[in-house]
Amino acid sequence: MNHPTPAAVLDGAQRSARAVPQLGDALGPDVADAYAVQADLVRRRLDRGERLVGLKLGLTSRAKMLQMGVTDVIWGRLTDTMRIPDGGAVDLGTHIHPKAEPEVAFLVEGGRATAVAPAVEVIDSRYVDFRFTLPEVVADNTSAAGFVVGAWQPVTPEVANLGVLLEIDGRVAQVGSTAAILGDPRRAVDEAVRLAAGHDVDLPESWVLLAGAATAAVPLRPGAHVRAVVEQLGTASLRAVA
Ligand code: OOG
Ligand code: MG
Repeated sequence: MNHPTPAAVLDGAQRSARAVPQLGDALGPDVADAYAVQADLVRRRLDRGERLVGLKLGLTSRAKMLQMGVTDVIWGRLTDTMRIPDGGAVDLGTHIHPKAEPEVAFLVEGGRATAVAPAVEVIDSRYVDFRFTLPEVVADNTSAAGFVVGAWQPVTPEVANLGVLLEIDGRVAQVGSTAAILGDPRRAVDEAVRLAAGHDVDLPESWVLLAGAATAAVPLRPGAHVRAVVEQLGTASLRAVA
């Protein structure tokens, strides 16, 4: 019998909300190979009728890079079914061990950012215990699972350094700054536009970029109300339902 491909294994894990062991030798150490698996994984979703709506960057903070022992950002693909309306629900039953992190999102049109918004990203590693190597997380579409975007507004220079809070049930759980995202989250736009072009990613005219987490991620518990507050930009929120 043929072994399922790494993309099939990860796709099955996401659809069944059951974690799988790390892929190890089935994947190999090469990050370029891992991006090919990611492309195959997302292709399966598109073949089922999902639409590509944007990209996300990960490991954009020095702290996360040091933690992973890497010097480059990672990126993943966002589809329409990952989008959660502002204030909407995340069904914990369709996830494995989701976490939430505060981010900023950019609307990218014609290769530049035309608007910015506060955002919450839901990440959900398909690997047991949220443990993975760099190629493994790349293959797993960088743990992408869901995202909420708040109200769009003009991009101003102040975006470089705004205070960020992650609140759970009205209590501050994480504190950070947009400056944690590549020193200035606007750099994420240039980076993502370059990556999309270099990898022939077929994005729509107008697409969303999640620039990267401004703080550590927090596990989603049943009933939790999660809100990202970005100074001057406002809020984006979601509820975790069991
Ligand atoms: C990988 C995804 C990281 C970010 O904003 O840094 C990410 C993970 O930590 O599971 O989305
Ligand atoms: Mg993220």
